[in-house]
Amino acid sequence: MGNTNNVEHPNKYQEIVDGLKNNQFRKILFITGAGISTAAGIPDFRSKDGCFAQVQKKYLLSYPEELFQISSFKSNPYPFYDFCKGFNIDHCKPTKTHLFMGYLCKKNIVNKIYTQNVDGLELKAGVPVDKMVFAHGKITEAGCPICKRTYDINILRDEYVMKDKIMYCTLCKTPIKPKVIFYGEALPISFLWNFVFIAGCDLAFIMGSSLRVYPFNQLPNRLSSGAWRVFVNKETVDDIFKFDDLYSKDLFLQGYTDEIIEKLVKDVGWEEDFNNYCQNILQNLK
Ligand code: CNA
Repeated sequence: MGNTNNVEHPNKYQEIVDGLKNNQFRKILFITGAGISTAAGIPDFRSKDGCFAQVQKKYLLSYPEELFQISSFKSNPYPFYDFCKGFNIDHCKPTKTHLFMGYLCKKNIVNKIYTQNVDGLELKAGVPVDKMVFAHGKITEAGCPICKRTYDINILRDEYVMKDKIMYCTLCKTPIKPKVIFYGEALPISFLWNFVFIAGCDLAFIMGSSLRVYPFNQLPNRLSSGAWRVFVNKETVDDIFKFDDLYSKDLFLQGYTDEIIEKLVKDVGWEEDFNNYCQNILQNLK
């Protein structure tokens, strides 16, 4: 996306730009997936170079999702523990897209951020925790998938995962894992509670997701008919979700989320202020 002329629907794009410029949007919703964190060095699942391309062969799985299936994990936790060894995200920094979310929170115009991501980069970008719905859990906490007892994530990583040992729950003897939601596990109750914040939103950014995971992929349908839905992604997801270009308030911006966000910020006239925000946040992370 070089300039507005390259946007497929320049009039719609301009409406979003003008709406942000004129403070017309006061209740913004974000619905995000792994694609917003790839620029931070965290691979997604389904891109060509994503996790799924590697894990199936490496762990001799019938299908890649098997690695994250709760029944498979309980009967054999070794493949997932081995996968975790290479998934250290402590050093990862928030991307421009995460920082944009933090910036809009500071402007007090964000209703909620629903994410499938487990990396917590939103919090590093200055998003207040009460704005977040971590629909698929967080990698920064550990617990028993059965009795829900909490364990120390550092002990799980340093004393067990890194030493090829399995950590078992002291109460129910189930293997312990980071508190990320596996296929076959229930989503956190906050997923449902926060529906109330979706219906009233006037603008939603749906970013970096293949929208293949149910029920998360149903969230865009919960918006009221008067709300804008701006889908930002590297590729179309037409086979699974139809963003209706003919519907006046759907807009698909194809490309890298960071590039599109940077252009949007510039077009709205927030560039300098946004850059200062980013600088402050990133400085404090050092
Ligand atoms: P996915 O199915 O891997 O889809 C990612 C989508 O993002 C694809 O359509 C890509 O084309 C697109 N994409 C990748 N990079 C970019 C980019 N820079 N700009 C724009 N688009 C991009 O991932 P979903 O989130 O849709 O699937 C849900 C899974 C992935 C959830 O259960 C997550 O827990 C899980 N996941 C999370 C992380 C993380 O926390 N960072 C990493 C890997 C997987």
